[in-house]
Amino acid sequence: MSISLAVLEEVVREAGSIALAYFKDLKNVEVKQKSPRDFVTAADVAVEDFLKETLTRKYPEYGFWGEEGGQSANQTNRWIVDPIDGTHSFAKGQYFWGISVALEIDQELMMGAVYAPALNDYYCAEKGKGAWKNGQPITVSSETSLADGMVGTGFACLRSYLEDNNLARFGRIAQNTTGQRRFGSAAVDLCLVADGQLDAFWEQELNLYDVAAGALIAREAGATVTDFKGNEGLFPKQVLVTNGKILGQILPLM
Ligand code: 2AM
Ligand code: CA
Repeated sequence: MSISLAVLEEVVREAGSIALAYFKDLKNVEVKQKSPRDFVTAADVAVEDFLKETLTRKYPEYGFWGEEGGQSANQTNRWIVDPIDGTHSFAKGQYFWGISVALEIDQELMMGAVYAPALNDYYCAEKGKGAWKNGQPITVSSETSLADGMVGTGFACLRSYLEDNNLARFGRIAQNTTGQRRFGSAAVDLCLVADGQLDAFWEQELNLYDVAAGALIAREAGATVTDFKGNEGLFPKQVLVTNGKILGQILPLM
């Protein structure tokens, strides 16, 4: 089957329906701890199983890599999947979580989809073609002043064995912006930058499956994707995504 954003959307929306069915019946969903502060539910596993089975059947030429362990042999051209990004929010009945699916070919992100079913928002992008939210083209914000801006971050790094836990950086940046938010799903957060709802977002110690789709969506909407020194590229251990206009102002505070 030839690949297109439309086919991808059909598959990812069906995965979203599976996740939503669990979300509406949370009291019967068991939450397990993989490690301290790292959760998995039956929904994560069911969504990943569905995506792995469906995507590898439709597109046998691409491999698969999912957070919950679904890894196939071909890892050169592959789907990179986080079945539920923001599992803790999901398990608490909050709305900021999403299904994240990216297609990587020869180490380049070609397509990405992030679906936040509880928010009813579907984001997608194709390399060189643009980014969309619910079918409408999106672009980053036009904010030129960090002082007037709205930034987001996350604390996947707030673990006892990590020295840099983001608290000092958050303190510095928070004092130099008007708005700060912490929504709990890096995949969705990157889409909020793409959509101009946030002017910047940063987080540390993430994994590629948390940020691959969102980074392509942000880039295609005009965002800069760098590390904390401003080097261009996607570095999951240090992700800084901005509207481009405030990059120079935020970098010295990183
Ligand atoms: P997850 O829900 O898929 O685990 C929130 O700060 C972000 O951090 C989310 O994208 C979340 O993804 C991720 N996250 C949570 N625990 C993590 C861990 N132990 N290692 C890496 N990323 C984590
Ligand atoms: Ca996850």
